[in-house]
Amino acid sequence: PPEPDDEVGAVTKTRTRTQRPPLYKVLILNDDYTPMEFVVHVLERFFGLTHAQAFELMLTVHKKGVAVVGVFSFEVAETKVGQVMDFARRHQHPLQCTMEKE
Ligand code: TYC
Repeated sequence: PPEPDDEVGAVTKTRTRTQRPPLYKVLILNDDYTPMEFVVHVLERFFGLTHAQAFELMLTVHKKGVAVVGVFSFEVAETKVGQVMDFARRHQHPLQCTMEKE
């Protein structure tokens, strides 16, 4: 588009970088009370992990305190956190799931 200083008829190109949506890590936190099998079930049910993947990730959280379960758009991350928190509360387990910008 012509800018104030452009000569009449001058052509200006504006390079615009493609905007990618920000991504959010979904994290699962260890606690002393949630049964291991429940965490494995949550990881299979809401994150599409196989039983073996879910078991391995659960053990990582159990040993290290926290792990990234997946990386998603804001809306998908928010939905997954809500689903996990609801499911844990309904079963009266203190399991915590949070999200943070990558
Ligand atoms: N630490 C729990 C136990 O010993 C198991 C557990 C694993 C809980 C992962 C939460 O995100 C978690 N029963």
